[in-house]
Amino acid sequence: MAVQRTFSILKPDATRRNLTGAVNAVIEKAGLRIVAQKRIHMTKVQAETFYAVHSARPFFGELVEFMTSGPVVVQVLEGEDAITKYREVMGATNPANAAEGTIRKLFAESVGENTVHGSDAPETAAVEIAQFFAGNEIVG
Ligand code: RTP
Ligand code: MG
Repeated sequence: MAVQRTFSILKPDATRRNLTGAVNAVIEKAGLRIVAQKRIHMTKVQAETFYAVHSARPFFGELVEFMTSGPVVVQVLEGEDAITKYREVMGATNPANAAEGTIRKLFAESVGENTVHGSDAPETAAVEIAQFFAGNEIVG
């Protein structure tokens, strides 16, 4: 399996509870390398663009509200099979269904406020990384 990059967000519930270091420790322990990282406060337009695929879903308004409710940390993670590996490390969307040791099992409080985002495919990873990082901000 080739070395891949995936896009990650430590969501506002993680920054609010001062958990970014704790989450990063799980990421690094899993063998993923943080090759870009910055703390930002997403605008409404940024959040709506990022989650456009969910725009028709009943939770869309709540999701945009949450993602703009405080700072987030956007990241690029690199490693073998990084996209699938990070989805495994994150755990299920609903923390009630997340496996032991996963980030969402360890830290998430609800299906809405679930601590992390990770890209779900190579195509979405490329688009998401490009939305938040210039090429020279990623240092592998
Ligand atoms: P993400 O995109 O954030 O990595 O999460 P995911 O793939 O595991 O889940 P997805 O289905 O893409 O949903 C995106 C985010 O929307 C919020 N959500 N709320 N209230 C609800 O029923 C509900 N369902 C989803 C979550 O924040 C989820 O991560
Ligand atoms: Mg998703």
